[in-house]
Amino acid sequence: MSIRDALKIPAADITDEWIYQQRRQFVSALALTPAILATGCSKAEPPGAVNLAAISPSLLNSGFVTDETRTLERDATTYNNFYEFGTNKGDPAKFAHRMTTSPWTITVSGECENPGTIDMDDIARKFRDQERVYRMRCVEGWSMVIPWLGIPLGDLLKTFKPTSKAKYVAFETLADRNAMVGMRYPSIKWPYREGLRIDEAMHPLTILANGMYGKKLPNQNGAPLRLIVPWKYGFKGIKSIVAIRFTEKAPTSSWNQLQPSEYGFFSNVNRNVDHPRWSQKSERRISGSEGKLFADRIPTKMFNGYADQVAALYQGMDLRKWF
Ligand SMILES: Nc1nc2c(c(=O)[nH]1)N[C@H]1C(S)=C(S)[C@@H](COP(=O)(O)O)O[C@H]1N2
Ligand SMILES: [Mo]
Repeated sequence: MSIRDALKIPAADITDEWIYQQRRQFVSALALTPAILATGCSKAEPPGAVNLAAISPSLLNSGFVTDETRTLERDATTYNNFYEFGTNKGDPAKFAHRMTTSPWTITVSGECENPGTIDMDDIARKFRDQERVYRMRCVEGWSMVIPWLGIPLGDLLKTFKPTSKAKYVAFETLADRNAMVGMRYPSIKWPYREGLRIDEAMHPLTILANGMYGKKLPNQNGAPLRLIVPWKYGFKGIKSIVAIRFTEKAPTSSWNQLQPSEYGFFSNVNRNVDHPRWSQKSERRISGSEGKLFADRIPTKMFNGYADQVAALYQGMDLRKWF
């Protein structure tokens, strides 16, 4: 089914109560975009969320699994980015064991009716995790195929009852200077921060992972709970989350703060918009043949191959401006 057809699905197909309520409050991005672009101001708020209720649930849900060759668990757990433990790819596997991940509490605040805290035991009691095999594409040009265990982020968010002012969701990583040896360096501004527009956060492909390869998430991969947004560059997948906040304005993110010309708020995988210092047209899978870390270069797909599921969220947006 094309995106155009998907957007024509009638209201009768709406299955989700929360999304149904939101749809009256959301101005469709299709209507909003031209006005915002017309201002021509780069400081402007990004175009608003689209109405997920207008897209068929089966289309939203497709893409949970791929049969592409999986990255070896050994590589996915030893070639990491987790700057709190150092900037070398091997540092997180060496040093992340110093982080204590149990007990672990996440604070939820901002534009919601039920702010509060939730701990990992609550999450384990309330939600059953499911395996999702996703491609992950790092902005640096490598990619992996990883079997995550996780829960849809939207399912957790709904329990806090976001209000109509909740247009974005902001996330923060633990900042424990004793355990996190990389925090001595101002490589980025700590704590690590990320954000999503509310429709991106509520999209069923977006998960909070608590495991991989059928096991508990290793510390270096972001234990006990980290974000996975498979159509965005890997850095959006913030690790070891301790705070979630619903906001009305677009939240800051650490990479955008560090270098706004290189890392935009959306950071959707887009082969047509190069990073200022390198092309984004191709990638190298991790776990090549014959024990090599990298496989040969392959073309990068629009939205990392998830265009059918997510392109509707950005319809009408100038993706060069909103990169
Ligand atoms: N807190 C935190 N989260 C983070 C990072 C980080 O440095 N700190 N690095 C990001 C980047 S750049 C990538 S590519 C992915 C890497 O995830 P992985 O190590 O599980 O493959 O985590 C993202 N999440
Ligand atoms: Mo990355």
